[in-house]
Parts: sequence; structure tokens; C-alpha cells
Amino acid sequence: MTAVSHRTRSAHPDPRGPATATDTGFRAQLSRGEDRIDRTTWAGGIPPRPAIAPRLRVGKDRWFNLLWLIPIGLVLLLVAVAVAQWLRTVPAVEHFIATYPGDHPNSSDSGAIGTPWWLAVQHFVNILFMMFIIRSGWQILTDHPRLYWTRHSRPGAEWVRIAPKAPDDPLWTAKQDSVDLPPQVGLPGVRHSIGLARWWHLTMDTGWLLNGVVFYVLLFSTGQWRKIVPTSWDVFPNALSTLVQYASLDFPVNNGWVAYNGLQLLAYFVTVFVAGPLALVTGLGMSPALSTRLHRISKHFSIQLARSLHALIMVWFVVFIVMHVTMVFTTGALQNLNAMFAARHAGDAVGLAVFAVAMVVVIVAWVWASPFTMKHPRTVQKVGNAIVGPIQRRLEKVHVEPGPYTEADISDYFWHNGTYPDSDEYRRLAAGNFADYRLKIGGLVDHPVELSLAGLRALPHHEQITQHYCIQGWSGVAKWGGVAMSTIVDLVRPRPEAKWVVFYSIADGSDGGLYYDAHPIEQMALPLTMLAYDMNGEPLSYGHGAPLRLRNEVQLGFKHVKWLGGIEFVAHFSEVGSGFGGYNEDHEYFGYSQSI
Ligand SMILES: Nc1nc2c(c(=O)[nH]1)N[C@H]1C(S)=C(S)[C@@H](COP(=O)(O)O)O[C@H]1N2
Ligand SMILES: [Mo]
Repeated sequence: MTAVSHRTRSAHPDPRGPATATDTGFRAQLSRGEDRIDRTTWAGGIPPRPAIAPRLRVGKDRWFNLLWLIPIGLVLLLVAVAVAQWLRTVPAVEHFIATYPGDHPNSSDSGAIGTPWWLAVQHFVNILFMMFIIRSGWQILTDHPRLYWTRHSRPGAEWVRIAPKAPDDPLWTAKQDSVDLPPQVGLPGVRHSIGLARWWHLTMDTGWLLNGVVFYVLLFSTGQWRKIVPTSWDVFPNALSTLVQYASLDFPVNNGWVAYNGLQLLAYFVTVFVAGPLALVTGLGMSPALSTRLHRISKHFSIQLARSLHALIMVWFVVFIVMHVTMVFTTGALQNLNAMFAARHAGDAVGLAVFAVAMVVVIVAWVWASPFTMKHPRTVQKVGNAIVGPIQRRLEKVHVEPGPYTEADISDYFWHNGTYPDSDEYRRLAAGNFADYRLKIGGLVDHPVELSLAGLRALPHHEQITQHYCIQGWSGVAKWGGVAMSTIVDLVRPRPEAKWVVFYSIADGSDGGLYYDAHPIEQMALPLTMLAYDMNGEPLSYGHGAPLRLRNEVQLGFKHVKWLGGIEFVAHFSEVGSGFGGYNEDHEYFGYSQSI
């Protein structure tokens, strides 16, 4: 139990009677979020900014357009065919192919022949999940269109980007840096729709993982695993032999009902037993809560390494799907479709018919998903939260502790994000060096206070060097100096009914109305929840939230309210704003609990 709940439980009954929120005056300055997306006003009227073809960094500052891989690949393919055809005239090669014709010997053991009906069903369900996962994954990628190998996310240091070079502007925000995809490519296909894309991604991931677990169990309890798990080293010469045969355009005999050839076996094995689990691990590797908890792992396997590998696994899946479908249709399509879609060993058109129906389902789902999301974003948010929310809330309980980061780990670049304050009131406060600034703390507390910066600086000093992770995908390490939230809690003494803590900014969010966000009261006692007035030993800059901001390291960056103006202890966040737990929750359909 936390110090917070100890105290609140032993609190005396309040002589003033039942608690009512002492209004801090902020609620009236919030704006309502829409229940439907209008592209012209979406995310503060963010204009379209198309993604570009991927550019791979070569050396320090040269960028290779990956579209060149298409002509280069075609030429290489022609060369490969010529080489393979010549190879097959070499007697030693023909002898090798005769010794290793392609099929893996163990795969034809009993129990592995044919396709059971469950496998056909799971194969189809997998396609459906994958379609949503890949499209929403692309959407997430476009929200921070750069991939890095280190946690420091410095623009220019990315190894690949799908956006133009970031401009030199020191106040350029990650939100400005986002790009978009056509509506029928990304899901939901509108710029900076990461909140919704993440609901699709995480919800479909959950379904895909469950399907995967059932698949593993059935695979190993029926002997079907023999068909896709190599059991002898022969698989490698057989794969090589198959490769030469395919490349020479004299295809090996297709015997898929009984056994897969070496190349198929390796491709299926890697996809099912390597790429699948790695997608999960690298996905979890991007969780701020897990990465702060498991800092020894995260120190090496950083959040950006996880994100880069996650994207490469996506590339593997996409390449696999393209090759797989091509081979299905060029190596006896009717036989193959019967086997995989109708669980039959036949050369008639039944499998093709089932496949056609399955594809209609996939296409209808594909075409429906983006327009539905634009029309019913709250439904996507609520269903996503019902399915993924419990997992995210479980991850919040990992109890983060001060990590291993030292001054040497501090990032030399730290992205800016959000909507900058530009009110007269803010300018006036800033011009006076924030001497007139007051942090108002009230709501369900016994001792509401107003604190000046000097007052805050007089409280016990708290410092932490931690890693920030923005929902969009960039990260950075900084040293934060200020006051632990536990100190504030001790000062204001929340009443037992206070279960949530709402942080209000003095700056507006992108659609107008104050930016705000709600956090569970338990997290106020965490050793890494604090109000920061210093960053890297200097007073907080304008861009990073001067004069005061929140840090709560189990959460993604958008919950760390900058330009903090007030704190209100409440029974539940549903009474505040549009009731979804914060500004981005109200306006951009984010989840209120974002430990991953
Ligand atoms: N008031 C306010 N606070 C905010 C935001 C905002 O738009 N307004 N953006 C959030 C987001 S999305 C992130 S990632 C962090 C970024 O903090 P930084 O600019 O210091 O990196 O601030 C958060 N706090
Ligand atoms: Mo963010």
C-alpha cells in the first residue's frame, strides 16, 4: 500500500460535511471533444502532409531512396534466373539436386499429412487480423516517421525515414513532423490519428496472439508441427536445392499435402516461431512502464531498438505475404487453395471458391475500417479500452524505480511536442520570470494551497534521470529537478474520496480549451512521479513546459502535462472535460491509461 492510501484511510471525518470539490476554476476553461472526425478541423486543423518513399541513411548524411530496390531487384532476379539455369547444366549441381530434391524427410511422418479444418480456419483468421495489424502499424509509424537505433532520437541520426528531413527550427514539434497515408492504406488513414490506430493495433494484436496460442497448442497436440519445424540439418541443402530449382524456373514437384520443401519449411518456421514471438517482444519493448521497470534489459534493448526491430518484422511479414501468395498461385493454385482454404486434397475449384469468399470478407473489412473509424471514433476508443485497457492498467502496476541512467545518458536532443502557449496571460507571467506564477492545488483535499515558484523551490528537492517515451514513438533521456508528487500529497492531504488527480495546463490544447490530463492517485506515490521546474540543471525552457510540468514515468509522454497551472483531486475523471480522462483522450480518442 502506498503512503497516500494509508493517510487517507486514517483521515478524520471532515467537519465541513461531505466533501465537495473546491473548484480550482480550471474545469470551466476546458473544451468538449467531438464524437466524429471532421478532416478539416481534425487535430487542430492539421493539414495533410504525405509520407515519402523510405530513405535509408548511408554514411553521415546521404539518403538512398528505397524505391530503387524495385529496378535493382528486377535486374538481380534476371541475373539469378540466368545463373540458376546455367547451374543446372553443371553435373555436380544436378547430382546435388538429385540427392536433396527439396522435401524435408521428417515432415512426411504420420500426423502431419494434410490440412485439418482448424488449420484452414486459423489461417483465414490470421489473414484477417494481419490486415488490420499491418495497416494500423503503418499508421502508427507515420506519426513519428523516423527509426533510430538509440534512445536519443536525434533528427538526422535516424537510419530510415519516410518524411522529409526535419527542419532546423528548434521548436519543431513531433506533431508537425508526422505524415499521412492515403485513407485506404493507413488505418484510419488521417494524419496524427495514432490514438485510434493504436486501438486497432493493440486490439487486433490481442486477437492475433490468442489465435496464435491456440495454433501453437493444436500444432503440438496433433503432430502438425512436424510439417513446419525442421528436425534435421537436411533442411538447409534441401532449401538451397529448392531455391536453385525455383530460380531456374524449372520448379520442384509440389507435394504440399504431404510435405513442404526446405524453403517453405524455413520460411514458415521463421514466420511462426521467430517473427511472431519477436513481434510481441519488440512491441512490449516499447512500453515506458516495462522499460523503466526492466531497466537492465532496456538499457541495451532500448525502446528505439525495439521500435526499429518491430518495423523490420513488419517488413518480413509483408515480404513473406507477397512471396507466399505469389508461390501459391504459381505452383498449382487449385491444389494449394484446396489444401489451405478447404482442407481438401483435390484439384477442383472448391478451394478457389472458398478462397474467393474469404477474400471478399477481407476486402469488405479493409474498405469498411477507415470510414467506420472516422464516423465512430468513440466506439473504437471504447471497444479498444474494454479489451486492451485491463492489460494497460495491469502494466501500470509494475512499480517503477529510479533507473540506471546517469548524466552520461542524457540525450543531446529532446524533441518538443504539443501546442505551445501563446496567451497574453502566459506572456505576462513569462516576462516577469514567473514571479507572479501560482500553482493552484485543490479539489478533494483538506488543505488546498497556492504555490509560487519560490514556494515550490523551498520544498524538498527531488531529482531523477529518466527516459521519456512519446506515444508517437520518439524517446529521450533528461534529468528532471523539482518536487516529488508525494511531497505535494503530504502537503494538501487528499480526502479518502479522491481517487484521481487532474493536472491542468495554463496552455490550450490543439483544438482550444485548456490541456489537461488525469492520473490515478496511487501513481502519485511512485518514486518517479514529480513536478519538474528544472531540466538538465537549467530552469525548464518555454518549449519544455516553463515554469512547471509533470513527470510520471509509467505513462506515455502526452500525460506529462506541461505549463502546469493547477492540480485538482477528484473522485473520478469522468466529471472533468468530456470525461475521457484528458485532453487527448477527449479530442483525439487516446486511452487514459497508457503504460504501453
Ligand atoms: N500543456 C501541454 N502539455 C503537453 C502537451 C501539450 O500539447 N500541451 N504535449 C504532451 C506530449 S504529446 C508530449 S510527448 C510531451 C512532450 O514534452 P517535451 O516537449 O518537453 O518533449 O508533453 C506533453 N505535455
Ligand atoms: Mo507525445
